[in-house]
Amino acid sequence: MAEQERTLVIAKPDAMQRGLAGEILARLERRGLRIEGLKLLQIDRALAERHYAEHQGKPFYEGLVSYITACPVVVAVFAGPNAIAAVRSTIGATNPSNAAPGTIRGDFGLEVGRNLIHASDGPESARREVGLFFARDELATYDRAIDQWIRE
Ligand code: D4T
Repeated sequence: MAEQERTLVIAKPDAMQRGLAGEILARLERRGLRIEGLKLLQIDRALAERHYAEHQGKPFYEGLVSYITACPVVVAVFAGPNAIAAVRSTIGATNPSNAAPGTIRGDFGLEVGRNLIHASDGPESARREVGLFFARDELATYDRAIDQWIRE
């Protein structure tokens, strides 16, 4: 079996306002990924600044912080073989105008500043972001009977 990975997913405020959080979680679950953490929270400025530290100083930074803090969001940890790449390919390109049809951003979005969903972009950011949003005891690792039909 391939190596298991964990990745952090956020259904951003536009997804929440448009009632798309369930659709987003469902698409990732249907891909075969397993939910290992899940919560609803409103990201405050301090957490947004830590989450988006790499973008500080960029022209879109202030807009990004006010967007992500605008209302409660659903935050999830998904796990599975190559979960980071699997989620990134399911959500599509950062700018929805370049995202392929069939991806979440390609099906539901039009602009980069309203791109519906965040997902970790590599193993190091996944570790950092999962730790930012979840305590160890808020995450569960478990087997599912169906996994033998998803993983060889
Ligand atoms: P996130 O981090 O939200 O999953 O998006 P990506 O990983 O796909 O993209 P990113 O880190 O490069 O950008 C973070 C976030 O900033 C917004 N953004 C980005 C924006 O509003 N204007 C821009 O020009 C860029 C590059 C969108 C995602």
